[in-house]
Amino acid sequence: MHAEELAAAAGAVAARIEGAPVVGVHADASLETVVAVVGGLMAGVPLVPIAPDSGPMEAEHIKRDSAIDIVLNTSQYPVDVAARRDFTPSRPLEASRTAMVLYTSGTTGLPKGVVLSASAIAADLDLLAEAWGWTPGDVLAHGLPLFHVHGLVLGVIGALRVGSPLVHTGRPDPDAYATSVQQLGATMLFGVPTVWSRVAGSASAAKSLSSARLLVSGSAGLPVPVFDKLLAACGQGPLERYGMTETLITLSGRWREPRRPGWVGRCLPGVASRVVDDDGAELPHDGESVGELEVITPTIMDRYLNLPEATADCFTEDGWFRTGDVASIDGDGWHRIVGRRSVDLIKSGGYRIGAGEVESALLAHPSVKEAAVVGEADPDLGQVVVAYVVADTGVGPGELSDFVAGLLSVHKRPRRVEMRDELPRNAMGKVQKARLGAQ
Ligand code: MLC
Ligand code: AMP
Repeated sequence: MHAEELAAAAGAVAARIEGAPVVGVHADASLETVVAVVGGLMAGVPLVPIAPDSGPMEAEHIKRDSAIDIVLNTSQYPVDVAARRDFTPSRPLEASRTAMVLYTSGTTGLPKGVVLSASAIAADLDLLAEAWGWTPGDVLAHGLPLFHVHGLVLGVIGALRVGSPLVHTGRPDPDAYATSVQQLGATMLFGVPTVWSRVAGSASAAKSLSSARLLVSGSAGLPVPVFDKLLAACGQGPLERYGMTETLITLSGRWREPRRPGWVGRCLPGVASRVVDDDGAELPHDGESVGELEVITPTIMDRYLNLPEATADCFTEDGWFRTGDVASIDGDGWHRIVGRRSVDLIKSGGYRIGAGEVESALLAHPSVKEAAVVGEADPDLGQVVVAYVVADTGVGPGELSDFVAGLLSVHKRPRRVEMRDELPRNAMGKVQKARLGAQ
């Protein structure tokens, strides 16, 4: 679809929803999703993308929490990509307006809505375009989901802001990435580390990417062996960048500068970072000292929706955002992410998954008495969701995994469920997660 056609199709959506306080979008990997999102941005209506496979527990929470009446791209509110309408907003749009509310998992409870302004998104995209030398001459390709920062904000709105054509491959498969370069002229490709690992595992797909200008990796740490394997197979390793739903992308390598595998990059212009110890004291930039990474950035969220206390908790008194990631910074300002402060936030295939949310879903099963969920290292997904469960006899791992997949997004399901007679607990009765795997 050409830009003018997209603007006109989105104009029809914008005319329909203008004035609505908020709209949801059933964000499957389709042109309809793109048209709905652009329509929302044109009308200045906050958008709430909803994962297409989110089960009732998750979807109902999102709709209730963000007070959505309308979900576009559903049978009730279909999006017609063939519609055409000129649209000018009846009032000028303010840069500080809410553009999106993106739901992301915390350590406990249901996902939190991250309120992002149009100005934060625009600022981030402009900084990234500069860092990556991203121009209208590029053709971007990826196959990432359209309900998170990576695939939607960077991968769709980014392409539109820069003016570069976008090829969405449906799913992020190695062969589809190869085709996007070889047949559709993609010059720039986005992927999470699992995608780059799978590409590196296919010699022919990897070789096909050698003519691309830039491969970009993010959403989780890129293992150095994956970088090395791609470098050997196609002559370049991915440029890495780091961010969060709450902060958008804050650290990145620069396209003209040498890559440093294992390091996620330097601050984007206007971003400040520091690592602090448990008492909040700043640690030296020696590349060795590790502490919690904190940032101040023009790309920061406005707040968590309906959660003033959680919002306040993630900022220090002097205004730094606590990322929850453990990192070190070297003398040149490069950052290395070494882990997370909480074991209860899992990154699997680049998806952020809260242990508490999966535990609650398991406990909703009538046979489950106790459940503890952890992320365990995995060569393909980085971490996999593993559940340790105490349950009545007769219920098995497969049924419990499917049960979670039915209540939450499918990617949150435990890939392994271990049945136990009891869970290790401390004197306070709290499950000792570190001892689970050892039993
Ligand atoms: C399997 N399936 C089931 C199922 N088991 N369906 C129902 N019930 C079950 N029990 C189906 C799924 O629906 C899906 O179908 C297929 O099996 C595979 O599902 P999967 O588990 O998702 O596949 P997998 O190979 O594990 O996925 C790997 C992946 C994925 C890399 C493709 O993890 C992914 O897309 N990751 C991207 C995450 C991302 O974009 N994160 C960005 C966050 S923003 P079908 O039909 O769909 O194939 C962020 C900020 C930043 O972090 O820094 O970027
Ligand atoms: P999300 O809210 O899904 O955007 O997840 C944000 C989290 O992803 C961060 O707090 C990090 O833990 C992780 N993350 C994102 N990019 C990187 C990266 N390049 N290296 C390591 N971790 C990353």
